[in-house]
Amino acid sequence: MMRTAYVLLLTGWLSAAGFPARSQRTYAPHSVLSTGNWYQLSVSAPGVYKIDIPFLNSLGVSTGSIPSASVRLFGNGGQVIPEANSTSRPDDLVENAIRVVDGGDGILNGTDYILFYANGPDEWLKDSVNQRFVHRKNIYADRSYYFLQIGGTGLRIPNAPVTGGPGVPVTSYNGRFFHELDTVNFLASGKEWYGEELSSLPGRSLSRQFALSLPNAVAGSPLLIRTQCAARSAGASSRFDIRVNDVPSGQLPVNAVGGGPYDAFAQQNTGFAAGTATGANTVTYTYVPGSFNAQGWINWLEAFTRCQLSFSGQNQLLFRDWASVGAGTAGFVISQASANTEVWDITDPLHPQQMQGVSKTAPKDCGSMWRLTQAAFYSPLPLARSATRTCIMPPLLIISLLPIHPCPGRPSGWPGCTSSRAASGCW
Ligand SMILES: [Ca+2]
Ligand SMILES: [Ca+2]
Repeated sequence: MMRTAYVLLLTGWLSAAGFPARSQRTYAPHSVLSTGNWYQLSVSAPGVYKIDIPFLNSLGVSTGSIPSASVRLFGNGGQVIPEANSTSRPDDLVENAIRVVDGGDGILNGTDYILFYANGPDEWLKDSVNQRFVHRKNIYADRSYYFLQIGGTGLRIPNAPVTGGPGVPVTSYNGRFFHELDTVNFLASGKEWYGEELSSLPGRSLSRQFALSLPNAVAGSPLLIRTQCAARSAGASSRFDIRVNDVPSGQLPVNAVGGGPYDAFAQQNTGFAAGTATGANTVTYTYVPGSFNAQGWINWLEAFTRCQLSFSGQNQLLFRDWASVGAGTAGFVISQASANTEVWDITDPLHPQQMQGVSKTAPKDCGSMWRLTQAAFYSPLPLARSATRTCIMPPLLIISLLPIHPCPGRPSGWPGCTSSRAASGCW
């Protein structure tokens, strides 16, 4: 009796202290993978991908007479899932809206094909405050995975609602590019890896130039570099001199490290460099050491400038535009259009919509669209056919500095033991 009273009192105290009441999560009763045959494929970059009959054959799909409506694609995009377990997320694979081009006979055969949009493993996050974008590299995977099923009735890409007249013409957009190479991990610890080393050590160079993939950049428009670098320079600070298109555009100082056994191995800093765009754009880093044997590393760089809404030299074009955000309708005028081009609104990348014309109402947010032609689709990588699964567990890699023992000193059946995992059927 006393114990019951104590629990009630504690519950009341937690409530009074302002802890939010949490509702019980609900989960799907079973995975969509629990029935039917599944075929796995993967992609490594954003774009519109094409699945044709030879591709289906390579996956092991029997392509005798597949009803077009029965083709279904599932996948959650493949980006890094939130670290906070309080952030909502799907507890199962989500069905994606796809396009099936079957010639109008309802059967997938001959030269028919399937199209779908994939974001790839990395992503750009919208920074509404600064009207910029922030890249997020997937540090766990370099491919996104999708699952194909034949059966039932699949989700298809709908036409977007017509939003009125052409509105304000928009002929350029926010071009963006990022580079991040994960090759160096200081002290074999933590999840942050760094890229190119700049130093005067043997085999190294103090300078490095990167080509910026900003197709059809508007010459003369501002070109902003946002970058993060690290350096290990004992006793004196060091810096990175940054040149955009070979013109001095900024400096990034990095504090010195101390000589004590508990001092940081390296310091890092994040900053900007501002230059001017030309037809082909580069950024050059030159490391200026503060001490003998100092080392600098580039973690990542982002580049932003205005780019022409032009199909010139490109098979697919992703565009988002802050300048057209606001009340009213923006009409995106894309040069070098053809009768076969389509524009998909991929604001929800799992459920694209096909735009009617090239106008879009942009009252509050930043629109995302992908323009494509039927001759310019990417090809996914076929992986394998799999039978039904009752749980979802992709291949995992465990990195350990110590030997891994199945169950050192623990009785059989102890939670986490290899024998228990094998018995669960999910490993
Ligand atoms: Ca057909
Ligand atoms: Ca990194």
